[in-house]
Amino acid sequence: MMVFEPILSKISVGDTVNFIPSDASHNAESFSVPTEKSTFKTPYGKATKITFNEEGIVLVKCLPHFSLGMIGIIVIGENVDKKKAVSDWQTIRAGVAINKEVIDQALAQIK
Ligand SMILES: [Cu+2]
Repeated sequence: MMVFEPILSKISVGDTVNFIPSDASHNAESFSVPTEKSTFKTPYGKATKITFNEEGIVLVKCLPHFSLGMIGIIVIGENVDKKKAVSDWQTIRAGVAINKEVIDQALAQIK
């Protein structure tokens, strides 16, 4: 499946996420971050742990599959401002062919 599971993760500042690709065709890389400090990119096909030390929202894509809606959302901490994430999502959304609504709905859930 060309999805991140779960699509939306809520974690605390300082938590670590292990990105585990189901096969060698997938990676994970940020395309929206609170600041550049939270930018990351994992190698293809290799489980990789990333620690998130900034409050906010990180949007993640699989580079070869983001157009198939392979996008994940990580909410870090309790007091997040989603304006930047929503704006960055709107920018990339035009290049996404399917499953756009799933991401729209997940972002809408974030208070
Ligand atoms: Cu992928």
